[in-house]
Formats: sequence, structure tokens, C-alpha cells
Amino acid sequence: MDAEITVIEGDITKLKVDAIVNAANSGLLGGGGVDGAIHRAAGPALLEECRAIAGKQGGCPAGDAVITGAGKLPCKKVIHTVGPVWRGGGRGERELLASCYRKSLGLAGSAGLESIAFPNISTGVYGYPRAEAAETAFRTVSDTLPEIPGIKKVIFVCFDRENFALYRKLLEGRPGGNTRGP
Ligand code: AR6
Repeated sequence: MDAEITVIEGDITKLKVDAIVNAANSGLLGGGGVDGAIHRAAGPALLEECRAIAGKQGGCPAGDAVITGAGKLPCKKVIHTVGPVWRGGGRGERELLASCYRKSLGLAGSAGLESIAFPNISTGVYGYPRAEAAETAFRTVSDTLPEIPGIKKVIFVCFDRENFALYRKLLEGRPGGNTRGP
């Protein structure tokens, strides 16, 4: 079956999907923005798991991702990925951001998960311009999905109107509407 890509406006911590993605930092021990919201809602078990991973592998570099349980969240797993800090666009930001989406999908696929929700990685504290980030996110997910047939549903969760409008536009421009073509 084809994977479905949808766009919603809302709070990612509320979603009952197989995995939600966290826009973390390389220390993996929580922070503000969506990271703070996820850790608050998940409770201390999530931080414990993150601490264990950070202790073992010394955190997580930008562009990479790790997977944990979800504590008290309604989803099954949390995939923590570290987006690039925007430094003007000439420091490999686009490739690092694309890598966040690719690696997160790869981890979800390896874990046998079928549905995954992404926040707008790097577009908050890390300052990535929203339109450019949305394009890279959307294109990377669309290009990667055919390589991971186990994933049936991807949700882009937008927390603000501007991002929601950008993603809606990208979705509408996609051949075949909101469903991946044959
Ligand atoms: N649900 C969905 N999206 C959200 C939520 C939520 N509950 N809360 C915020 N967003 P940011 P970054 C959106 O700053 O730019 C943290 O301190 C938000 O509107 O969370 O990758 C980490 O620890 C924005 O569109 O992440 C890192 O230090 C998007 O999530 C640093 O921030 C990402 O904004 C990472 O910065």
C-alpha cells in the first residue's frame, strides 16, 4: 500500500502514532520548544533512557537520530534527532536537515513502525528559515519513503499557522494529492 503524507496543525505530544520525532539537541537531555514539551509529557522515564544513550555514545551529533521508548506519551516510541543550527545556509545546513528526516525514517523502518510524526525540525530555537526547511523536509520524506515500504503514514505536525500554510501548499503541489503514487 502507498504511504500517506498528511499535515496537521497541533501539539505532537498528543498523537497516538507509532513514533513521534523530537527536535533535540546533541546532549539529548531535554531543552525548550518541542523537546521540553515531549519530556514534560513523557515524564522521567524518557530522560533516563536519553541519559543512558548520552552516557554510552556521548550524545548525538547534528543530522543523526536515536530511538527510545515514550514514557507516558500516547505514542510507542520517540525518535530524537538533532537539527542543524542555521548559520546562513553555507555550513551544510540543508544536508544535515535532510539527514535528520532520512535517519528518523530509517530508525522507524528498522523498528517495524508504520506511522511517524515530525515537528518542523530546526525552525524554532535553531533559526532555520521556515520555507526552506519545509521544502527540504517534504522533499526528503517523499524521496525516502519508497525505500522504506513498512512506513504507511507520515504526519507533519505544525505548531504555528505559517508552517501549516507552507506544508499545506507543498502537499497540494504533490502529484497524486496526499497519497504516494504507484
Ligand atoms: N508540538 C509540535 N511542534 C512544536 C511543539 C509541540 N508541542 N512545541 C514547539 N513546536 P524547537 P529547534 C515547534 O525550538 O529549532 C530545544 O531547546 C516549534 O514551533 O522546538 O530544532 C532543543 O533542546 C518549531 O516550529 O526546535 C534544542 O536545544 C519546531 O517545533 C533546540 O531547541 C521546532 O522548534 C532545537 O531547536
